[in-house]
Amino acid sequence: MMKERKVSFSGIQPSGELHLGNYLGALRHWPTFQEKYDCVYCVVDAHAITVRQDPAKLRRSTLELYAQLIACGIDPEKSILFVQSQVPAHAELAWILNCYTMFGELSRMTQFKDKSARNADNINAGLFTYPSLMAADILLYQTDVVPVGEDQRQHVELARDIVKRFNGVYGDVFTEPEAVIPKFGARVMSLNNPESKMSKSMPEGCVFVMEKPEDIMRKFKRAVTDSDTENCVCYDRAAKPGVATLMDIYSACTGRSFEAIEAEFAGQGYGAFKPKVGEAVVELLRPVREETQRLLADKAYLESVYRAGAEKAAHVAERTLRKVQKKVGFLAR
Ligand code: ATP
Ligand code: LTN
Repeated sequence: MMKERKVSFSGIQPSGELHLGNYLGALRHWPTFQEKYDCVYCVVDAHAITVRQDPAKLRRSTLELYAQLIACGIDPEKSILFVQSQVPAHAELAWILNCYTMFGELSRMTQFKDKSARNADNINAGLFTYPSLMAADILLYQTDVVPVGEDQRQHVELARDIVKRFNGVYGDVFTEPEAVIPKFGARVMSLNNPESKMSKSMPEGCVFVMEKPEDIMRKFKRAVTDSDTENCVCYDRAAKPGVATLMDIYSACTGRSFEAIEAEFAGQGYGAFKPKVGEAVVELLRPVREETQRLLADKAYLESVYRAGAEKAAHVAERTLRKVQKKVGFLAR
């Protein structure tokens, strides 16, 4: 069947709170895809349990993230917006794809190596086969493009390799997906450690979307700049990584170029610059936070939307799954 528009798929884990890195690197771009593509967005709770989760917290985070996606501008009427565990086809296809994914390939995944180092007491099989579930997410919808941050490029590449392998044996079953990485905001760095990416595991250097404005301002006022006495707001990632991090964020929030920012703060120093970046972030996140709170107060609405989303997703996903099951030799139901 010919598709009228290309399909875009992306997913995000409900593991902890959404932060500015997630927002600038991923979520902020997602609504714009709706104009050009048939979009599918998924809260990947099944991926989240590859590391230990508190069940009550996971349920709350899943609902909150679902609301945040709507608050960011994903329209559940225009796009398919659903929760991964509510569409069993994902787990079913993931099993089949596991049998077409090599041990060596999974062993080379950077995220697996990082996460097993960080969770040395729980290097479970799910953590290892995480990329085949992610490939299932993508391939079930015959996805053309996958908007993700730089850190997910390797997983999308693996999904492409699985497609080539599978299609090589069975003919044209899956569409080959392509990662789309944003030019700006792809790697937001930590405020108190500008050499590493902003991450919820380092909360002091991390700004959360639902955080109170005064807490956000405090984090920016404490942000690391550098120790030179020149006190100059100018972009030099190697020599002044802290200042570069703040300039990246300010530029992403305001759309201003580095030259324009340098001109704006010429002669003013870090003392004036840091709170300005804080204010820009507060104003950028304010509508998302307020709309999320409004949506979370209406549980009945959210429930009806995620149920409808799962139904729409299952309809598309099952078509691909049946085809795959037939190809590999399972009996028809
Ligand atoms: P952690 O905070 O523990 O590092 P995470 O925030 O990376 O985890 P994910 O669910 O892996 O959690 O990320 C969701 C999306 O946000 C991904 O597309 C990822 O590329 C993007 N992302 C995460 N951190 C950043 C960052 N610092 N800068 C830009 N994009 C980011
Ligand atoms: N692994 C991704 C989340 C994710 C995803 C996907 C992204 C799961 N399935 C499918 C794009 C497409 C992450 O950790 N950010």
